[in-house]
Amino acid sequence: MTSQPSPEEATQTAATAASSLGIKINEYAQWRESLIATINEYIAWLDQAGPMDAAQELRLFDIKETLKNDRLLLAFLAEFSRGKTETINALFFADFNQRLLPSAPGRTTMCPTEIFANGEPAYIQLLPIETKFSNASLSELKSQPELWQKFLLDTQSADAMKQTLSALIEKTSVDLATAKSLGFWHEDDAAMQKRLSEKGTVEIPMWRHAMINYPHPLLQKGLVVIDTPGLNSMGAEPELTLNIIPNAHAVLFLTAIDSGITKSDMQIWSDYVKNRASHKLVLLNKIDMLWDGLESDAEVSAMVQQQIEHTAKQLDLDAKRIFAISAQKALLAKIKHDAKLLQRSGIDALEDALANQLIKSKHEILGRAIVTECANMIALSQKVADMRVKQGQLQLKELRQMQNQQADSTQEILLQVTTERKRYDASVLTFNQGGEKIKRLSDKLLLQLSTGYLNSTLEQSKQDMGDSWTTISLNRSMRTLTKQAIQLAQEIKQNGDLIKQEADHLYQLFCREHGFEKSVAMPLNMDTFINSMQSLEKITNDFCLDPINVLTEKRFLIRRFYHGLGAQIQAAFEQAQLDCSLWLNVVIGELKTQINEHKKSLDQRADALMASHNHAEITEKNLAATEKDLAKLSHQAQQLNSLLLKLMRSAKFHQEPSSSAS
Ligand SMILES: Nc1nc2c(ncn2[C@@H]2O[C@H](COP(=O)(O)OP(=O)(O)OP(=O)(O)O)[C@@H](O)[C@H]2O)c(=O)[nH]1
Ligand SMILES: [Mg+2]
Repeated sequence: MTSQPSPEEATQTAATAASSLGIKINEYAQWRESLIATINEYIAWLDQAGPMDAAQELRLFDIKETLKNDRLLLAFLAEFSRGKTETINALFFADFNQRLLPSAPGRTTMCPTEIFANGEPAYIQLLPIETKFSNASLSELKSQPELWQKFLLDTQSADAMKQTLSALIEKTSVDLATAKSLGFWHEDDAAMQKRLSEKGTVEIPMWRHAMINYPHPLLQKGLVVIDTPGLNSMGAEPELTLNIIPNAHAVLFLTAIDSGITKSDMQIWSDYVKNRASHKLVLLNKIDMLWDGLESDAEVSAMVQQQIEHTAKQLDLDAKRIFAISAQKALLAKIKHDAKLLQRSGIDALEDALANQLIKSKHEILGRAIVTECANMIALSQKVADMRVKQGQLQLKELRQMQNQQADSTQEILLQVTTERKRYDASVLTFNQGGEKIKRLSDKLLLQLSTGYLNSTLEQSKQDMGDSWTTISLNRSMRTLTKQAIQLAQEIKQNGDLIKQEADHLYQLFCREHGFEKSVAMPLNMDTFINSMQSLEKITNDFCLDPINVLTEKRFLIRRFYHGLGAQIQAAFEQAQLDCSLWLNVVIGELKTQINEHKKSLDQRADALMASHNHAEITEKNLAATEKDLAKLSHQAQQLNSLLLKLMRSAKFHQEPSSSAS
């Protein structure tokens, strides 16, 4: 019997076991926290600098939520029995001192399994395979808890957990037609053929998808691990190709030393990984099979190296992306605390590369977007703060002139401010007219990306498909959809250019007439939307060209793929709508903020002058108050400089191999 640590102990051991993966994920979590802290400081600054703009407040709140809920997605893909689950056990669950997730010879894992931590008590949730008959995509089904079977996991007992988790390998028997319609019949699978002829049924997975919520420290930091079954048990789940793999921050593809690269390994590599995953690593697993004691260490190393190079050639990949490991020995070494075996297993080098890969890709996406957006906001606040300082200095100058000079020059100063105010009112009129024009163009722009517009486009495509669920009609339909979407993006871009033109005129006007800093509106960029649509078109095209899917009897798969595609197109539209709304908010938002500020200071200057006119005592008082304000404003402006510096430092976050992560 193995002694079982309590969950608290397990958590502590895992946290202190400080693998390089653990260290780097912790560093990444700290980076997110420090970014949130900087944003909070900025919010506090905005708060004390004056009433906060509601839209900006909401946006900052959203950014913080994005950072808090950030996920690092790590997906494992390979033919059955290459050691995916064993590697997951070795990487994340060795603290249980046993093999927690079911891993055994032959087909073991039967459905894609997501492992994460959401703060709730540990559980496994399973989606019955029959849900494949409906058109709902996996993302839609995730929001319908009543369709899932949920079992709590007793984290106090590894044996009980192991027992509950064995649901992952459950199978059920169905007739041939059902197996075919669910995408689980494979003509060339000898075992399936044999069973059908002997028992008249086909064994298929009992569950379509599994979700394991488990409070592991790395999962709590936002890591999500996705285990998958081998090729034939995948059952053509469109969500994998359309969503999970392209969005994974690292995809691990496993090959094994004993099997080499078979036809089906190659099929998974080319269908799911090669051009699908943006960030991938390859593992050459089971190297311990070469440690038979008959060869010297040097000979074993040479054999491993040879196999790595051979694999690199077959997969058309840089050999540096291939890591030779023994998942089984890594798990054993961690359980037995055998440092020598652990080192020999190659898991350390893998953890290091994996951490760098995950964090690099994540930081590129999340860091760049958020840091740029916040930096732009702070830069605008800096402009406003500078305007305030400038106006404060002007006011001080005017009051001093008033204090020192004759009554007629006081009149002159007052006249100057009033004239400035009048000129300003005229410009505001132009601004309001321009603003209305921009509003009309914006409404039109957002309407083009609205759910109504999208639904009618998708409805039209569905009608065009009719009942012909063939790859030819699917391909045609997707091509039409992409063409329409690209056309739409171009129209939106043109609309965006008109808005920018209008906004630039207004920026020029206020720069010319009122000394605002020279500025131009940022152009609208629709590249992300176009790229998403084009990559969906590419995935559809590949799906349609795949000989397995060309057969007419695959119409169920085609229909399911089509519906999965709909969900992804919708996601692309929603993202584009959000991006466009954010752009519209800033395109004249910056100018609006500066105009309001200018108005406020003009009023303030006029009021101070009027009150001080002919009242030496009040002038004295106003002077003292303005001097005090000015000191405060200068201090506020300086605070922003240090905030921006802090933010820019976060942008430079790099996961160089950390010296402590050896
Ligand atoms: N010798 C050796 N055996 C291993 C190693 N890794 C995994 N295995 C064994 O290979 C078999 C398959 O491992 P799994 O982890 O179940 O493989 P999988 O890729 O998850 O397979 P499916 O779940 O069926 O898709 C199990 O018996 C493991 O113990 C290894 O590094 N060395
Ligand atoms: Mg498995």
